[in-house]
Amino acid sequence: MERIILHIDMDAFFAQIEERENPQFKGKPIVIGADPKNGKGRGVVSTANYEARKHGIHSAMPISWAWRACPEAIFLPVNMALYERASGKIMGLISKYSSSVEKRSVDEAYLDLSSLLNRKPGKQNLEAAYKKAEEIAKKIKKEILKKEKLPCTIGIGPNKMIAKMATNSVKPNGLIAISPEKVKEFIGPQDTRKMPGIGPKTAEQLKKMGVNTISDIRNFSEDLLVEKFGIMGETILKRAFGIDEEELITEEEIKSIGKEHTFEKDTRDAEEIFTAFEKIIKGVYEEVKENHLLFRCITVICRFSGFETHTKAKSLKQATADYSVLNREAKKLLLRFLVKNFKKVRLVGLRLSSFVDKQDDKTAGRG
Ligand code: TTP
Ligand code: MG
Repeated sequence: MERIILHIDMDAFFAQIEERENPQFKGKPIVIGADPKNGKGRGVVSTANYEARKHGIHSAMPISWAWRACPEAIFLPVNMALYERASGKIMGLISKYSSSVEKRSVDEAYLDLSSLLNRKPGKQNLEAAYKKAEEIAKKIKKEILKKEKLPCTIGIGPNKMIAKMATNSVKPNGLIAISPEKVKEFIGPQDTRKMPGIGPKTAEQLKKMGVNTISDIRNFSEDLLVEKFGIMGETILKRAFGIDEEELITEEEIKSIGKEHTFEKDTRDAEEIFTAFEKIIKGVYEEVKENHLLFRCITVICRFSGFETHTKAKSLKQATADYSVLNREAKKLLLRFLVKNFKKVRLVGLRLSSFVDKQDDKTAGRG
């Protein structure tokens, strides 16, 4: 099945955010990472902007080396909370462009745009779909620049590998689409190290076999590559021809979080009922916190003797992550059951829904 995959990766992500927050640094080399302590610092570079990269500075390099390469650079510590906030906003923004999104890392994602291919096969249809994909990419770049003031690079291709290699080929601030008929000539002349999945060790082994470029790999049989590299040999050969069937790994959206408790014996003991219920409230709240969610809808479930089950729900005016609001409103709902119905209780439960991701919510003042 033909697919169209868009890969997006923010340019010098941590450094660009710092530049945005501190306009006085604009145009200067910026290095994010450990404290260089005048060249005596330990730890590594997280990233450097493209100005600093001109001095040979890059991610994972010892910070002391970076300091020696460019002592006049601006060295800043990692402010992860700030970068995660920007990441959340960007992911929220790009998610509008496809129903299938893989968040690959803090600054990288894949979008499945295969729906642009309508069912008619053929060259013309494919060309039109790639044109549309490029238009979407332009829109995404423009929107991120306008709303987040950050540059990014986008690559489009028939699978994840090609899309990612496309991005890497036009960094920074680039955009490129590699349609299926261009795939082989696009990857062929590139160094084997540029293929996702080939690390320095594999590249070294390949070199010893006389393989320098991706097209060189195509001269070998699958049997020989499997003998040398195990199961990875098969993948390497497929990839050398531009074939990659890896699916996007998407996150299920959480629609509701709930817990319930069944009493060993049906009960009317208020203390027993509320003790169990409080435990449920705490458990549900923990999950909400772990997933960084704000909830709007609180539903309480009560089952009386004889399996008669009732639910009551309350929709809050504003999404919140406030424990005291949850505790108060949930107990109020449960109490309403108990004052109306005098049967014994078999089960109590609580469910939260109508979630908003904390990072997307601009109205959320607290939590
Ligand atoms: P990358 O996307 O690999 O790098 P980048 O965005 O800084 O630069 P570009 O994509 O333009 O080449 O990683 C994203 C962020 O992850 C990066 O800004 C900092 C962090 N990071 C580390 O902390 N350590 C690392 O070794 C790498 C590679 C990245
Ligand atoms: Mg990046």
